Amino acid sequence: MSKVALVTGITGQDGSYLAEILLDKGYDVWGIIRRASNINTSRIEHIFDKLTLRYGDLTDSSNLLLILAEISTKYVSNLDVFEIYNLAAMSHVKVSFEMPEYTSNVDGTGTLRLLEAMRSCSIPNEKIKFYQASTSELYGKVVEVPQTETTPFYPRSPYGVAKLYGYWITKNYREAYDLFACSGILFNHESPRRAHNFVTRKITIGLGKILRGEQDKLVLGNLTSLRDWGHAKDYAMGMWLILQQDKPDDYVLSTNEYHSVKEFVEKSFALKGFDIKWKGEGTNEVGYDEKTGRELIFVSEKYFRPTEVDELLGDSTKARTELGWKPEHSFDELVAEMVEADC
Ligand code: NAP
Ligand code: G4F
Repeated sequence: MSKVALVTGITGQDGSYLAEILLDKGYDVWGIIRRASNINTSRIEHIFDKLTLRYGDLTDSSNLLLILAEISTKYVSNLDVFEIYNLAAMSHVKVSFEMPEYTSNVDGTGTLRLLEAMRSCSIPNEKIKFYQASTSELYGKVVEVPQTETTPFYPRSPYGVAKLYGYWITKNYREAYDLFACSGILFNHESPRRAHNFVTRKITIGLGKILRGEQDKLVLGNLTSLRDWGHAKDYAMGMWLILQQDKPDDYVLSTNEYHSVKEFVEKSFALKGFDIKWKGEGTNEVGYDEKTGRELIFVSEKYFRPTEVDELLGDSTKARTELGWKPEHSFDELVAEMVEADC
């Protein structure tokens, strides 16, 4: 009997770690990739031959229906379990302000399209499980600290609002059609595979370029934001655990500690011998190396968001208790791994 998984967003940071975990556990792993003018499979190059990949897009129902029909036919009499992990998204908060309609189409309605395709395929309900990549951005302008599964949502971006739809439609389909459909409400998670335009990776890549003399400064946006940053590998394991429970439910995954953007800068630069101190305020704030006086970090409004999420801090007690999940990487280890990879 086959264990089969379909991962949307398999070419992304989380998709690549999740695919590794699923292959290790003996799943037949299928993935949906987007057609691009250039190769976009670099994160899964090392496992490429072990995956079954199909072109598709969450904005196109027809390909989702076809892929699910193909999987249903192939495993018709030989299926133990079929797990669908919906990780595909326009995942950048700042970009979502520039592409709000597209973001809602992919991150919101896209989730509905996949749920509908799953509902209409011939695999019986009791063999299918669905994971939705929900996010701590749902908490946005937080109404309580720390945030748990019962904290009310207050999204602050088109991305957050689209993901709110994804969260609720997943819950609604669970209740309406008795589907094993779950959300992981994941706080920020990073790695050397993080896309270059998220703040952690931008910092470690910037540091590498400064060390190699390829750039003389790093320009960032809001330095005071606080994030609960974990390691993507730990969070991918949490996604799998969420689908291994007896009953479908929603879980927060978080480290339960938060750090500022400034702190991420200080820690990563310290690993390469800099002692970053700060002077000035607002857009005039500058980070400089106390040993040499060299000014290295600058602020530009260009990277501000129209509405910011100032602080996110999770409480993942439920996942730790019910799933036996906990993060294996500390904040310091995460920073060190990213600095090592980029420098
Ligand atoms: P990521 O690196 O940006 O990967 C996103 C993936 O979605 C990529 O494979 C991308 O394909 C694919 N994609 C984008 N638009 C698509 C579309 N229209 N149709 C099909 N695929 C599409 O994101 P990630 O960090 O791995 O995050 C995975 C999921 O978790 C996302 O849903 C994200 O919103 C959510 N999430 C992430 C975090 C975090 O801190 N990382 C926290 C909470 C929730 P291409 O490679 O072709 O671009
Ligand atoms: O790294 P970020 O872009 O991540 P953000 O906005 O927290 O979103 C990430 O985590 C969410 C989970 O909470 C996911 F749902 C989402 O898909 C994504 O993975 O920004 C983190 C903070 C923000 O406050 C931002 O304003 O860093 C601040 N920041 C400061 N300078 C910057 C920069 N962010 C970016 N991207 N680039 C900067 O130069």
